Order: sequence, then C-alpha cells, then structure tokens
Amino acid sequence: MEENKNELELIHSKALEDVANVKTSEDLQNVRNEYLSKKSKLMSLMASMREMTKEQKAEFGQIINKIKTEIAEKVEAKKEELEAKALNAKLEKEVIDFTLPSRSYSKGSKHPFQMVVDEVSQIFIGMGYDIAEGPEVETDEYNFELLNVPKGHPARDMQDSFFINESLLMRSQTSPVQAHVMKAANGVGPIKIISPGKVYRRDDDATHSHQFGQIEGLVIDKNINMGNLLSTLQLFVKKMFGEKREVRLRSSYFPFTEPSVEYDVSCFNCGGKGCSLCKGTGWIEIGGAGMVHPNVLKMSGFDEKEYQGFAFGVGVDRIAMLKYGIDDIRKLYTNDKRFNKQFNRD
Ligand code: FA5
Repeated sequence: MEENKNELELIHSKALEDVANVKTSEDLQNVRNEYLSKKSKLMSLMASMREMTKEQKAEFGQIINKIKTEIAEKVEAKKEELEAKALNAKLEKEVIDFTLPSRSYSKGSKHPFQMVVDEVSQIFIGMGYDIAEGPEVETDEYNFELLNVPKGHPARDMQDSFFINESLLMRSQTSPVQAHVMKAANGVGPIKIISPGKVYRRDDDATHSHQFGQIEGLVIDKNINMGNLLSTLQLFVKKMFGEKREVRLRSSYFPFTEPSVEYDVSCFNCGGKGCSLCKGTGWIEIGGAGMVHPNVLKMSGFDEKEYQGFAFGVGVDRIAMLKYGIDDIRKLYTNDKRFNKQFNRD
C-alpha cells in the first residue's frame, strides 16, 4: 500500500510537470494518453487495488480519483490555453484593410414573368382568393383523369406532354390543382383559390414554349353561375390591363368545364379598332374558362347537385408578352439581365 502511494505521488508530480511543459496539441494528446487513457500508469495502479483490504481500497481509491480529476482539469485548462493562443495568432495574421474599395455589384431586377404572377396574385387576393400550390411532377390521375380526361381521350393530344413513366408526367396545365384543392376540402365549400405555377408541353415556337406559366382560378360554392365568372374576369381584366378594357367570351371546349369558353380582352394597343397586335380583330385571347363539369366535382368528392363552380386559366407568358410588348416568348428564358431590366419599374 505504502509503496503504491509513493508511486502514485511520483506519477502525480510528473503528470503536473508534463502538462505544464506542453507546447502543442500533439504534446497534450500524448500526455492525455499517458496519464488518463485506459492503458495509463494510473489505471495499472488501480488494478493493484485488487490485493488490498477493503479499508485500504477505500483510502487508495479516493486518493487516486482525486489525482485523476486534478490531472484531467489541468489537461482541459491547457487545451483552452492552446486554443486561445492559436486563435490570437490567427487574428494577428488576418489583418483587414478597411481602406480597400468594395467590389462593385450590379443589381438584378424582377423577371417580367414574376411581375405578372405578382400583379395577378395581388388582384385576386384583393377579391378574397387564397393562393394554392400543386406539384410540377404530377400523376396522370390528377393531370387528366380527375379532370374528366380518361386514357385515350382525344383532348390529351392538345397537351402533348412530357411523361416520366406511364403514370407520372411534368404537369401540362395548372388545372390538376383544382382536384388537389377540392379533395382536401372533403366535399365542403366554399373554395376560392388561384394557383400560379410552371407547366410543360411539347411546344416550341415564337409564342409557345416547352415550359411556361399558367394561373388557375377556381371558385366552388352554392348558387354559382356564368354571370359570376364573367364579372370576375371583367374585374380582373380592367385591373390588369386598364379600365377601358372589355371581356369577350367565345364558346369553346375543355373536358373539365361545361359550358366552356375562351376569353378575349379588347386590344389595348388599338382600343379595339384592329391593329397588327390583335391581327385586325380588335380582341386578344388570354385564356380558357367555364363552369366546373359535374363529373369533376363528383370525382373530387363534391355533391354536384348541391355545389357549382367556375374555373379559369391564364397564360402568364402570354400576358407578359402582351403587356410588355415582347415579340418572342423565348426571350423570357434566356436569362439576359439587360432584357429583364427593361421592365423593372422599381
Ligand atoms: C388550359 O390549359 C386549361 N387548363 C385552361 C382552363 C382552366 C380552362 C380552367 C378551363 C378552366 P389552354 O391549353 O388553352 O388551356 O392553355 C391556357 C393558356 O396557356 C393559353 O391561353 C395560353 O395563354 C397559354 N399557353 C398554352 N400553351 C402554351 C405554350 N406552349 N407556351 C406559352 N403559353 C401557352
């Protein structure tokens, strides 16, 4: 026991001396291994306690634990001291020259596409609509089937699409958001949403892009009729294109609305007299709309005898082109800062 105590005292004083002499973090790690690891001298002394009496074990155990704690504390303090030293050395080296001129940067501007989305959203938010979002990778079920376009329906050809596999595609319209929102409502109205987003079709010319934007509108409630649709479109068009603009509905066909219409706005270039922008007709088409088909209401969980609704869709790019006089849709997607800047009114 006495012999062990003497050895312990020797280890103790040597350990304190070694810690005090540490200069680098490697030195510190070596000291830690030597005195505190499982294979350290302290541990082997602990093993010798097996031959001691109960009282001796208690006494020796207490001393050894105290020494171990002290060494650990000194090692920790040394670690902090080394870290502080390293930090100070780094700070001294990294001198910042505040007199250097800053790097110049050019300010970006909002894209005309986003300007249209923001403006249309503000108009409809003002009319009490919520904004809804849907996935761009969509299932065939939502993009077509729940919109009354079963497999093999000829209306699918109008939206020649990018399929990922048999049942997944890049959505070809924002109309699937109608089904998502109706299903989430569990057959209980009212619903009043618009949904802006990107859509994809196999199109490519000066007025058609393979990626473009649409804004869907959906209202579901009791006693909804075509008059509500027309007045909503009139209000929207006047706010978006000016008080003098009129709306014209033309009969059309969409499988998910009945009756269906295409809606035109009186030409804002010539005021309806006829010019090159409206191709002499006095009207410019901006989207499709109609009363939600009873099959669509039913498939998304609404009682078609109790509820009616109207829906509409506008092309974001088409509006941007008309509003800002852009002659080629592809210019919207070239990411040219000089082009984008022209429309910034900030
Ligand atoms: C639709 O996509 C219907 N989902 C709209 C709708 C919604 C009808 C709700 C009824 C109820 P359409 O295929 O006509 O309809 O497209 C709507 C608008 O998207 C067009 O008027 C046009 O502005 C725009 N658009 C269509 N294809 C392209 C394209 N390739 N590039 C740019 N804009 C396009």
